Amino acid sequence: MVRKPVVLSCLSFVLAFFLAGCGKDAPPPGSAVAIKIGQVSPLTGPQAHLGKDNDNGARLAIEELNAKGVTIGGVKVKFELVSEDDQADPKTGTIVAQKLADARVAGVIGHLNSGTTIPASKIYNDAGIPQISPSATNPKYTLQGYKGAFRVMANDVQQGKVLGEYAVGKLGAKKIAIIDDRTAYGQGLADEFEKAAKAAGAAIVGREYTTDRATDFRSILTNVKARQPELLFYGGMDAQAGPMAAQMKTLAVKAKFLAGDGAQSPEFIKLAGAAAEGVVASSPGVPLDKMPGGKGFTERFNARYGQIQIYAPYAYDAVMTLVEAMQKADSTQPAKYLPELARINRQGVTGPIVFDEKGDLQSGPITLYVVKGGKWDTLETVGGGAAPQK
Ligand code: ABU
Repeated sequence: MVRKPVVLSCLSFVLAFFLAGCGKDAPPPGSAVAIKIGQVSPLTGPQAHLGKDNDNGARLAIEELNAKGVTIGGVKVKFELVSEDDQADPKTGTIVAQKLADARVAGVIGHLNSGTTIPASKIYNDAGIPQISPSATNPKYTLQGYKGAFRVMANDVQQGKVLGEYAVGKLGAKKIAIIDDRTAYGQGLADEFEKAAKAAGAAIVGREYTTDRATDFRSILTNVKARQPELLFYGGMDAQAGPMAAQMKTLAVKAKFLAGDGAQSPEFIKLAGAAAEGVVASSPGVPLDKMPGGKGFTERFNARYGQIQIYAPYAYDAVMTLVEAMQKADSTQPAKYLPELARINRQGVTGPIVFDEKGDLQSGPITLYVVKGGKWDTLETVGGGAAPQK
């Protein structure tokens, strides 16, 4: 009777591999062992609303797990979310990644942006820490050969193809102009879009560049207008896409406006105002109301944190997936639960989560939306559909 708690404390030590030992640093017998999970996104700057959305999605999962109570390796655990702000900046991304590696988090949810996720992934890989990005869609992230790098949404090879084919096949655009923000995401998606649009028979009549900090696009939009495109594709985030759509209207640029997931947010509609009407954007995954757990997630998230922006359900699923792998391995040690993570097969809130050999989702649908009556309305979902194997 007396010895059991001591044994449990020693097990706690093994589980929480960061603990110093079974001496005075060990938790009191019967108490939960703290397991840190990192979360990284831009919590300040123009994308703070999206970063907070990811943070809240991950936080909701942690709160629900702790409320239910999780036991791993015979020891009660309490998950702690360690959130870091990378400001959507690649250099800051590597600094906070090193901070999380030094803190020996058991896993990382993030980062939000491809431009931060890709350089940070080397740090997590070197430290042996598994990482699941809920939102980074640049294909390079999972092409580096890192065993611990995963994402829970389709990538931009898939998204760019769907967008390019939609622009030509469904929107009937033959003359297309492209602007991107020169980030890993914006430029990468624009490149994939350009490839697919050309393959579908369109001519690219202009390609312009901006940054993910810009707010005034009148000069490049004037260049675009002179080329008389039927459609303008933007590779970048809502903080730029919103004002860009508004300025297109002011400058009487008649082209249809099309963008990717970074612009498919309520924030875009707020920023674009009346110019949002008719804008089309894609997003990986199925619409919230079609997600297996979408209704319940939306109710719980709205009650706790308010409106969902884009990626909160994916951040939630990323945490749940990481923890399910720990439970299957009966260990929070990365080396022990990583094999379970690689072969995970579960139904998430967003849909089936089964990874391929690179760490990408086996099933990666893309949905197209249009702004109608001040809201995003579903047009159609393309691809995906692979069911869990179990
Ligand atoms: N997927 C768009 C936003 C995040 C990123 O890939 O940079």
